[in-house]
Amino acid sequence: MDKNFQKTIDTILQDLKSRQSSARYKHTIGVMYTAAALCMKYKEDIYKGMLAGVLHDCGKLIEIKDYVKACENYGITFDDELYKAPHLLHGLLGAYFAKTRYDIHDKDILRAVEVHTTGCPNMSLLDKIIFVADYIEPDRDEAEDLELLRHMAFENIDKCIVLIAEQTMEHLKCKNYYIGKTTIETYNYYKNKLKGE
Ligand code: DGI
Ligand code: FE
Ligand code: FE
Repeated sequence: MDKNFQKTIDTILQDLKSRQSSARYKHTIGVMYTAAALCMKYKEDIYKGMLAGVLHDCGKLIEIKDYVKACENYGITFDDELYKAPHLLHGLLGAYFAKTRYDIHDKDILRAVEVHTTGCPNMSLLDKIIFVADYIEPDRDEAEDLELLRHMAFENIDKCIVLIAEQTMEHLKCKNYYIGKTTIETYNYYKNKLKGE
C-alpha cells in the first residue's frame, strides 16, 4: 500500500468538492465508502477501491454537450454507437482525467472508471465493485428493489450485476433510449455465467 494513499485521496476529493455539484460530490463519497465495504467483503485492495470510487465520475467535470468534442481533442477513440448515447463517454473521459489531472496511472483503477456505466463481460473484481457500488451507494434512491440489490451485492456480486443490468435495460426500454452493445453483453455474460454455476 502506498503510504501517501490517504493524502492522494484527500487531495483529489478536495479538488472534486470545489468542481462538482454537492449532489455529485455526495454520490462520489457514497461510492467511495460502498466500494471500500465491498473490497473488505471480497478481499480486494481497499485503497484501490476507494480511489476508483472517488474518480469514477470525474469525467462529468465537463458538460455533456462537450463530451464528443473533448474525446476528439484528447484523442480518445470510441465506438460510433456512442454517438447515440454520448453520456456513456463520461467513463472514458474519467479515465483520461484520472491520468492527466490527478496523476493516477494504475491500470486497474483506470479500467474500473472506464467501464463503470455499462460494465462489460469478464470484469475484474475491482470493475465489478465500482459498477455495483455506483448503483447501490446510500445516496441512491431511484432504483427499484434497492434493499434486495444492496443485500445481493454482498451475497453474490455476479447476481447483483445481472439484476442491475436487467433493471437498467428495462428502464432504457421504457424510456425508448438506445441500449448500448456493451450493456447487453454485460447482461448476457453474467446471466450465462450464473447458469453455468
Ligand atoms: O454517472 P452516474 O449517474 O452516477 O451513473 P452511471 O455512470 O451508471 O450512469 C447511469 C446512466 O447511464 C443511467 O441513466 C442509465 C444510463 N445507461 C447505462 N447503460 C446505458 C445507458 N444509457 C443508454 N442510453 N444506453 C445504455 O446502454
Ligand atoms: Fe457515472
Ligand atoms: Fe456514479
